[in-house]
Amino acid sequence: MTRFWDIPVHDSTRVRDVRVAAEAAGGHARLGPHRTAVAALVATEPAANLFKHAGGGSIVIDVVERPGEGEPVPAVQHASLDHGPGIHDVTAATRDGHTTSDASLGAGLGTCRRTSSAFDLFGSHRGTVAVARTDPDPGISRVTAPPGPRAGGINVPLAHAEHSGDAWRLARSGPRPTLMPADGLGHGVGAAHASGTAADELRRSAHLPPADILRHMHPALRPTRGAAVAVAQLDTDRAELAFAGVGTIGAVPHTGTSWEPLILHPGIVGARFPATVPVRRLPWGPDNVLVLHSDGLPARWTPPDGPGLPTHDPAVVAATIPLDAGSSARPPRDDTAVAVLARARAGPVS
Ligand SMILES: [Mn+2]
Repeated sequence: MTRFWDIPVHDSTRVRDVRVAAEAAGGHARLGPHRTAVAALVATEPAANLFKHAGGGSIVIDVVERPGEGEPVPAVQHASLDHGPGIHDVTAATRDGHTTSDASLGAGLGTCRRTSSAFDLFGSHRGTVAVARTDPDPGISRVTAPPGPRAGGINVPLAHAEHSGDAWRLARSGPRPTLMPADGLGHGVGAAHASGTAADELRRSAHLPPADILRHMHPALRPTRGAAVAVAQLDTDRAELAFAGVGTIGAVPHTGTSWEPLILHPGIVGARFPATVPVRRLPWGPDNVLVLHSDGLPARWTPPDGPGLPTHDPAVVAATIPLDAGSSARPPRDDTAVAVLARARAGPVS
């Protein structure tokens, strides 16, 4: 069962907690001692920035799968979230040796970019999101990340819990990537077991069309509490997205000029499976973006927006959504997972 660390960072004492969490996550991901040390470094640098420059924020650490063909490779993902003033010149800030009012800011983020497997950040007037992933192979994932659409996500457990009742997963079958969020009923370990079972079953069924994937999951989830599950499958040859879902999951594609929510069928995979599962098909161009989210996100959330945001790492795009939607006046009511299917990146993969 995937372990999570959601660590509020408002003073220097929590940076040590972030390092300890990153080292533990490195153990879960079997990174080995060297890459675990890298994971700890790329987690602590943004953590230090949170209290030095942003007035505090949080670091969310979990183990995700490196995108690519073949057997999934685990990677430690750190997301740094803050509502601070933002880093105005990101390119300069991540260049090694860049100096700001505090010289350690630029040098630190440059180190993160160079040593991690993937590093990206986005700052706006609403705050800053930085995401780093560290996998076991130094330098490998930058060249093996497949071309075409990319997916990523963030999963924030309710009330800093060690487990999330939500899960998201990307599975590939030939030219068809399938992105799935699942929200186990309730929260805590029982919910995590239900959504984690759905994620495991996705790998066994990613060759099937979306409604059949959900039907395949239903018996596997019977021994669990059950989950709301949505499946979005992209056929890159036909430039078409096929979508099906059962239960309460948010699914909002941006096609053309607007964000238009998709309707899911009521029910619970593993408990009350509907007699029919409608499948929605959408033409899918390289500039389209799909946001999938659990109901931990407030009903009225702001679609990702900002100069160039859709071209960023999909995990960064995903993390901006709970950051923008969240405030102390509106604390989340449940675990919050957001997964994003985004356009292909022009230029080198980072
Ligand atoms: Mn839930």
